[in-house]
Amino acid sequence: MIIALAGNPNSGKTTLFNNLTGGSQYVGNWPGVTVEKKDGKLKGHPDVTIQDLPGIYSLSPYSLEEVVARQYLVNEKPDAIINIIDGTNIERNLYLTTQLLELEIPMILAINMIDLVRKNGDQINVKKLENDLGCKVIEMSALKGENALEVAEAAIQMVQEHTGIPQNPHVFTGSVEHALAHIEESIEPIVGSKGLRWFAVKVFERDERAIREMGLSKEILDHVESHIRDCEKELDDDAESIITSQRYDYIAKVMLECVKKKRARGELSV
Ligand code: BGO
Repeated sequence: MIIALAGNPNSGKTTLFNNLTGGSQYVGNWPGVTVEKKDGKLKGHPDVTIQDLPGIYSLSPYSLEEVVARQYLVNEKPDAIINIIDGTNIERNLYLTTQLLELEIPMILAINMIDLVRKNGDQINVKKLENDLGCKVIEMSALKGENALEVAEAAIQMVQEHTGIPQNPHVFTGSVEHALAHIEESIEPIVGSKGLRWFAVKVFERDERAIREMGLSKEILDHVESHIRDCEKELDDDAESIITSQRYDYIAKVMLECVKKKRARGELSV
């Protein structure tokens, strides 16, 4: 069984990886690129490999690290993903989360640095967050070892019980959903139903690399292009910016519902 660790730089990914794998680590490079690849066996579970992914903010096609991570997730399909996020910086970290959820791979959102969250007096409504995102959420401190193994064990349980596939959260508004539904219908016979939302968003964004790899015909692309253009016209923006800004709007709404900050960012304690 392979469990992939995905998260932003500085989210505590290395700390969690070391905590889960102890001494059993293999370090190399991802094929063809000088990006470090690390994996190791989960302590006490010789049949479970923890695959570390490069620290990334997004699954866009613009950096080597992001391309390596998304190629792995889309093509190799790990059995489960642990998405580690910095609990003191949830808003920024959830941007990657909204993309990972679209892959429809069993996933756990591990809210790290919970020791600091508590120290700051902030509160996270875990149940509400689970409901909003449609995926399991566990609070954790990789540094203190709190709940680290439990996160991995919850991922194993999901794989064994064939559960934990994220239920697509409502990230996009009506006209984008409308275009995505048309795209999904057109591309499903080619890409299949698993991770269909991920592929549809990539087509909507006109992500050339992803479209090339899907091997979509010109007929299909011409057909979906009209829906993308309609949407761009209605929202008066380009497709890629529409997706980005709707992800941020969605995250802002989730933050309002699920996270209570004791102090506003930048405000000093006395
Ligand atoms: C330094 N709680 C707290 N309080 N800190 C944590 C936790 C946690 O649960 N998890 C990780 N950290 P990485 P990426 C550091 O290195 O694992 C800390 O990039 C320092 N270093 O200890 O490296 C962790 O792999 C000097 O902090 O993240 C590390 O994802 C002063 O978060 C940092 C203070 O963790 C990033 C911290 C010389």
